[in-house]
Amino acid sequence: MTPSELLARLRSASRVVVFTGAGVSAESGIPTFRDALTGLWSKFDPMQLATAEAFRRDPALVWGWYEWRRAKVAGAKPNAGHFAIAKMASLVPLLTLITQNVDDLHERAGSDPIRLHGSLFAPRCFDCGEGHGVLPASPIVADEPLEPPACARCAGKIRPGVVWFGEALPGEALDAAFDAARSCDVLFSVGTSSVVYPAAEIPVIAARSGAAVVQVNPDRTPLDEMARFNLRGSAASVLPQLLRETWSEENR
Ligand code: BJW
Ligand code: ZN
Repeated sequence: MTPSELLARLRSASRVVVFTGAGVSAESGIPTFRDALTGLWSKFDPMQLATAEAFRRDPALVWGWYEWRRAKVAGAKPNAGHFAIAKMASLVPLLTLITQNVDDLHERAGSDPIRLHGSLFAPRCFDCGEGHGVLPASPIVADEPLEPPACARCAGKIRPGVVWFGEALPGEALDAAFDAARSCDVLFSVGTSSVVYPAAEIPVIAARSGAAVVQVNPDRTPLDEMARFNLRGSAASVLPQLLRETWSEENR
């Protein structure tokens, strides 16, 4: 049951922010960043693979991991959590979706998120930054290292178009996300461990600006203390139920 104070806040909210992490895609079969991996990848820590140093040291290992993940995403479908977020955008005056995810499941559910950590589908040259065009839509990738393609301009190695540890987030996206957080009435933090900065500041900014912060997560996170509401459960079950309870006519 959604707390009645949250139902009232949502019904009267003008600006809502939804901030998502890997947990929103978990029920689509995409492993979260901190989940144990399978096969070859179980030997590696994602925290160690998601760096420029790792790519310099072993580009085939890192490119192979990202192609394996891209294949998983290409074979997955958005789940009820992604669809509930897209639906919520039609029920409130203004909804801003901010995602840390590099998959495209929000887009495929009908949303247009602000992307903080890039995309699996926008590779570019590690050396000169040139974009690499569109990758095949349905990669068939073995569970093994894979040499990255070469840049057409400088013959450098093509890297995934994501933001690795130690790299700056795209400035415009981060500014837009911080602005939305400062001016919203309600912020949902969905399926994120709230430990990776600067993204983890977003709910904190919203709370300090007077918004009600609602966390949707089966587990505890460092945001628990600051969140006004902690809805313990999975995104694909909590969000559709929240929508039904908030906006179905018989409940009004
Ligand atoms: C469910 C669920 C279900 C499961 N339903 N929920 C301040 C303090 C300390 C450190 C720093 C700081 N500022 C910067 C740093 C350093 C660093 C950092 O934050 N380190 C921390 C680990 C300590 N940050 C950076 O390096 C950033 N860059 C930077 O600061 O640059 C400075 C600079 C400025 C100017 C010039 C140059 C440099 C960059 C951070 C980039 C993060 N990139 C990654 C990889 C992207 C590509 C890829 O995917 O491979 O982004 S790391 C990884 O973490 C990925 C994610 O987007 C991000 C967040 O993870 P997320 O989404 O929270 O996933 P999980 O797995 O952690 O959690 C899943 C959650 O879901 C769990 O809570 C589950 O319970 C839950 N869940 N099932 C709902 N069904
Ligand atoms: Zn190049």
